[in-house]
Amino acid sequence: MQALPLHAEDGYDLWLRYRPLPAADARAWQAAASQLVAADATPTQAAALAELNRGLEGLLGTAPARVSTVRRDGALVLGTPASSPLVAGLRLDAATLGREGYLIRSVRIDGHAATVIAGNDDIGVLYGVFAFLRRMLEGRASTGIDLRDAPRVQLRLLDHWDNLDRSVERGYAGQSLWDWHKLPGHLDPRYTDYARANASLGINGTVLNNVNAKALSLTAPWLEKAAALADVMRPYGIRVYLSARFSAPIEIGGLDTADPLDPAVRRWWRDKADEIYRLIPDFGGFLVKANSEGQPGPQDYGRSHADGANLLAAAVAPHGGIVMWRAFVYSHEQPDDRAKQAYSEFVPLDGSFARNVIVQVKNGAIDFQPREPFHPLFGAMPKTPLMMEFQLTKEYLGFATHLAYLGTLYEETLRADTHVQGEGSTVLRVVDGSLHGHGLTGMAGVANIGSDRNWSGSIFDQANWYAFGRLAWNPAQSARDIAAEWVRMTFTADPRFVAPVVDMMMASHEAVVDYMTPLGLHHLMARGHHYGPAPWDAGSERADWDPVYYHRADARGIGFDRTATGSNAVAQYAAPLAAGFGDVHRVPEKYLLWFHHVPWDFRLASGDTLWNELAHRYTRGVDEVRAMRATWAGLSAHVDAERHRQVANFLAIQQREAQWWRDASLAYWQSLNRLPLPAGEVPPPHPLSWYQSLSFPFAPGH
Ligand code: BDP
Repeated sequence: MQALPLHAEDGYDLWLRYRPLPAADARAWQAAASQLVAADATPTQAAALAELNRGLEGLLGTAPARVSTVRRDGALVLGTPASSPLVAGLRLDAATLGREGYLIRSVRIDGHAATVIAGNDDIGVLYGVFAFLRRMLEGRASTGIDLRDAPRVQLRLLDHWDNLDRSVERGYAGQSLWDWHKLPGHLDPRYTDYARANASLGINGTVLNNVNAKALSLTAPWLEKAAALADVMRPYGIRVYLSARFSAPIEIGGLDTADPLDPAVRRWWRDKADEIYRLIPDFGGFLVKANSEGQPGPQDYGRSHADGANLLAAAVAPHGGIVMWRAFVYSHEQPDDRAKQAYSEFVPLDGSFARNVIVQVKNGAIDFQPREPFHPLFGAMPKTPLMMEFQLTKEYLGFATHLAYLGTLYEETLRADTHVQGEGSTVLRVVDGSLHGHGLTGMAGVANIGSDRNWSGSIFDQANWYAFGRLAWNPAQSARDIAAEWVRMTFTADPRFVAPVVDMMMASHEAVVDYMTPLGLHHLMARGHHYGPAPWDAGSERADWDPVYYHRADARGIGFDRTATGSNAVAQYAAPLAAGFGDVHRVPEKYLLWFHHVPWDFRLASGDTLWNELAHRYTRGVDEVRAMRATWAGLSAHVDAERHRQVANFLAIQQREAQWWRDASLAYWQSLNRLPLPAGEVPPPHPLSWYQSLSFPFAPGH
């Protein structure tokens, strides 16, 4: 019998849902964890102890007795060799764990069975506590434990696109979590829960404000607010970072230039950094979006991205800070294929960035589309550390309501082979630094978190936060394993629930690709808010903001020719890959229309024409959502009514919108190619003009 919760569940607890374990599991763990030896002298030790008590109390009904020596079986021993004589006495092989790694092991102490959770530093112990609780939540064995783990990536960050007025750019989960107006005086307890959730995944940094930054956030009152948040995050191993506006020296510094080579500008940034570090001694550094989509930057003064990055890097270097300089650039004046621009601008700068600069690169060369080939910058700048930027918030994937598990998207990108140093030169090895021997490594996720009770706008969107964090810790983990972990922790470890839900999650991203942008299509969403289909959109102030720029469809064919006969973007990939992508018969079908313009009657591997296959894919996507709904409907016995209902409602919305994407897209393509739908395909219920007439003036996130 599943115990019923006292109050309805709203998803607030995330995957840290410490509800009573099934009785047999509870008895076993009770025997293994009835006493606790742990220090609480530092804030991080106190956090570890509090979390463990909270978890055990929830899962087992009682917190363990705090003891100082092990006199009977069933003790948990927490600590570092320095903080705990018991841990030191075990002579654990902790050398390879680094500062953040941990080990959990079943041991004997003075003849008694015990479990040790140890690290070289308090933060390792805290991570170990979360791993221990995960083990319990997942319904695993309480004995014979021998676990060790350490992160493979150094900077594991969330980027909040949060504005100072609490709106969130591309946010679909309510307002910003940061209640700036009440800071620093009032610290919402949610900040601590945010820190706990992140620490449970090993996320160790948070960029508080939008990359489209206001200089105001670097003024004294706002720095005090940031410092208050940093104080909350610190015990959880999380450093605070800020997005910096390049023109801040003018806007808040009274200078008449922000030229990175100007001595007064350099002094201003040094002084600003000193001021920040006085308030936030462990401040992580700056994230910068410059000369991109209208943001100011070094090019305004004829200087390069490296000049700009090195300016800020010099300011934070004395304090151990870093600069994350974004490669998401494409210029107003540049007529070249937008997919090529970041590579063209950044590759020549390889080797000219300061040692504490890391270039932050989106997973694909356009912009977080439902599917993109990996960004050609990965592997192409061997002398520069590059970090991955994924988007968790589903700006291009149906906003909060569409169920799209992104673990598979992240995995697909990380495992892609750049071939820059022969086979096996995966994006993952660029990101973890092993390909080119970089120590500074990182992965950032554009957060999907807001003030909604369920944090992420939907229960299943929590899985994307979870998957991002787990992959940032170890990018080699499998998306399927991570999904299974999340399902067990968030709902139940019952395999009758876990198996179908994991299958559903694993197929979900592909379903969205199918009903939105099949076969390599991209950037077909409506302008501005990006909600819904608008493949017909044209005539905005920039050609490369329009869907027609990307699909290039007409009566004869469809797709963006990025081969040598077109923009030649393929040439930015390593030779063997470029040859494959550039060959219309060898390119993976999922990228066909990304790299090629082909006639509507082009024959695919299936033997079918492109047009017919396109129609089938759209329909397949809608069908998959219908199947997800049916699966979910059949699982109500395993989930509390409140969460079950919300997911069911959202799936219904998703099905309706998937159908809309299919119908609107097919109606538009048919208006160009005048081809009949393949046999068995249901025609769109409305004329094209109906789909074109829809408007959504208050769509969120914009
Ligand atoms: C685009 C978003 C825009 C962001 C931009 C960025 O539509 O809101 O500012 O990315 O990453 O996808 O800077």
